[in-house]
Amino acid sequence: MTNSCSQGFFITFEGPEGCGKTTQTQVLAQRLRELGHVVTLTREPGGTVLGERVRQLLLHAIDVPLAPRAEALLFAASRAQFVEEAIRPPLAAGEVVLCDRYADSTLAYQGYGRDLDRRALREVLDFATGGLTPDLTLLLDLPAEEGLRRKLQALVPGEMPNWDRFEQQDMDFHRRVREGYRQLAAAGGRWVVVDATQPVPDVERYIWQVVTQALGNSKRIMIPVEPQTNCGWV
Ligand code: Z5A
Repeated sequence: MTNSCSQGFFITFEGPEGCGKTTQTQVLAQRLRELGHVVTLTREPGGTVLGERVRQLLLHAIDVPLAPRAEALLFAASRAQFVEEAIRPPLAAGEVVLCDRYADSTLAYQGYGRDLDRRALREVLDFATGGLTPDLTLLLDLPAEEGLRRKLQALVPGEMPNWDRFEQQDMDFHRRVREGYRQLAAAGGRWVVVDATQPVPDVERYIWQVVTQALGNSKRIMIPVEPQTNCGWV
């Protein structure tokens, strides 16, 4: 797959449930904006009117039976609209685009989690995205049990969890997803694995180091130099 429209820089965040993507994308967007970058922060499934409706169906309409292939194709349909409407325009305008989940989630959840044919899925993904791949993909890696524990911990005392279609899956499903991500990331290239078991500020520092280096290496976007104190992770 090739990127044909990028003047900007496309960064995706991936990982199992509760790995910290929402927390880290928000912090990173703010820090990049403080440096003067124009940043689009978006997410999948969602990010467009169509995507938000499909999200409802995929995650919350658990009374609607969905066969694994139907599920994969709904994610792909939503993504096709998402790429045209929410990703290509800001990239063409030279922005930094941060996306909480993208096509690799389909390989991890539908490919490894649901055990669908990953070669077929890659063809569907290529068609849906028109071949648009991220410049950088950060895998926030942590054990499946820990991600789900964090989500439970975030509930206010006495609150009953309102699990969505994926959160209701058994632990083996979530373990397959995590392992799938690790296998995808083993390809190297655009993938960087982040130890998401570390405290939030440490994860944040490491991501900042990786992102500023990637942006600095890119000929597309100039990033102003920041004081050394913000790059302390080892
Ligand atoms: N899905 C799919 O199957 N196929 C696809 O193609 C796509 C998606 C695109 C979307 O769920 C579901 O769709 C997802 C995969 C599937 N389901 N699952 N499972 P979503 O959008 O509702 O949720 P999510 O993407 O899975 O994210 P999340 O569960 O909301 O978690 P998160 O954004 O990665 O983490 P967070 O909200 O930042 O943090 C979770 C909690 O942990 C929170 O209380 C934080 O304060 C805490 N936290 C964060 N970082 C730390 C650290 N470092 N230490 C301790 N505590 C922390």
